[in-house]
Formats: sequence, structure tokens, C-alpha cells
Amino acid sequence: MIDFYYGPTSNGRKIAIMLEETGLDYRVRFIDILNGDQFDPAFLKISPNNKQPAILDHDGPGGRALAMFESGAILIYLAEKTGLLMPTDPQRRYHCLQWLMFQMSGIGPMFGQLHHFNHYARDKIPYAIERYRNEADRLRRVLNAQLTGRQFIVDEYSIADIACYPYVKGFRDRYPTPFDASAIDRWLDRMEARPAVLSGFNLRSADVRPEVRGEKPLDQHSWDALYGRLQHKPR
Ligand SMILES: N[C@@H](CCC(=O)N[C@@H](CS)C(=O)NCC(=O)O)C(=O)O
Repeated sequence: MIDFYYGPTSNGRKIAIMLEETGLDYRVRFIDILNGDQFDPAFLKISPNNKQPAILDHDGPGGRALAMFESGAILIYLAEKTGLLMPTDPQRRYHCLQWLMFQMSGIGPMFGQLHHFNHYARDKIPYAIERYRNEADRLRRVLNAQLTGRQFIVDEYSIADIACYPYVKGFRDRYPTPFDASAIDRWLDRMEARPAVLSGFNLRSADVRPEVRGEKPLDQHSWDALYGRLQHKPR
């Protein structure tokens, strides 16, 4: 049994999709990051960086419990645990890890900063918005080129696709590409033909708060939790 510390965000959804794909037994421990659940001392023991997703696998390596945070590391762990969704051919395996890191170090942080400065930031700083918008577009050009002529990022469906999907999907309508991204669009369709991608992406999506959907500004408590006093309090 895996305890899955989760909220319906792009990073959380990667692991939700992976758990659905692999059929592992899991139960959701809901983490409401707008409420500050990520600072609960019991959660911090599992995820000391105060972020979801995280897992506690009661049946980890050697039969001992294993706690993990960082979605990329969790994806590798679950792929190795199940023998699924990571290529076995050595060349493809390293390419899969390379594109996983491209998501973790590029798409995740750059898209995240774009959304922060464009949506959440109280001061709208044109330079910051333009800088991250340009990076998000550049990264999507790179991904579109990689997907041109391929079914999936490293040909076979893998954790690299699972890592990229929630961000690329989530940003598609909000921040349309200023170029023809038809290889990405066709890949999104292929991803969405997989029931586990849909069920994982939609896991507890009814709990997405109106503040996250852009329908309401963050209240002071949520602001403090994500960006203010509570977030930066020494622990
Ligand atoms: N690099 C981390 C990022 C995780 C992350 O940024 N999680 C966000 C939600 S998408 C979070 O929990 N934020 C709460 C906080 O920063 O206090 C990963 O890939 O797991």
C-alpha cells in the first residue's frame, strides 16, 4: 500500500497518472497547499521541502517503508518497482531520463514562474512575465521538435511523457503557443486516449480551488502559505 500525499496540481498529477497506469494499491492523503497542510509536522517528516507530491510506500525496498518527495524521483522509483514505463534498452532508458530531467529542470520551473508572475504575483512585472513566457515558448518548441515524427517523447510511452503531460496540457489553453505546435497537439490526443492518463489527471479535480482556476484572488492565509510568512518561517 502506498500513501499518496497529493493535491490536484501539475506535479501531483504526474504521480496520480503513474499510480493509475501501474495499478499499484494507493490511498490519497489530501494536501491542501492553499490551507498550509504542507507545514504539518507529520507531512514534513515525509516531505521536508514542504511540497506535494510525496509518497510513503509501506512495502519499499527490502520490505521496509520508504518515504519520497520530488516527482521525478518518485516516477523513477515507481517505474523501477513495477518494471513499467521506463525503457529497458539502455540507450532509450538514458534518453527517457534525459527528457524527464528536461521536464523537472525546464518545463516545471519555467512554466511555474510564468504562472506565478502572470497570475499570482501582486505586482505585475512585465520583464518577468516576458522572460518566463519566452522560456515557456522556447521549451515547447524543443518538445514539439522532439515529438515531430514520434508517437511519444522517446518513441515508446514512458515516465518522460507522464512528467510533461500535466504542465503542457494545463498551459495549452491559458498560454497558447505563438507557433504551430501540431506535434504537441497530436501527442496530447494520444495521451488522452489512455484511460489512466484521464483518471490520474482528474483525480480529485473537483477540489481545485477557484483561486487556482483564476476565479478569485488568494486570500491572506493562502498567500502566506504559498509565498509569505508561513512559507518562509524558519522550521
Ligand atoms: N520539484 C518538486 C516541485 C513540487 C511542487 O512545487 N509542489 C507544489 C505544488 S505543484 C507545492 O506543494 N507547493 C507548496 C509549497 O510550496 O508550499 C516536484 O517535482 O515534486
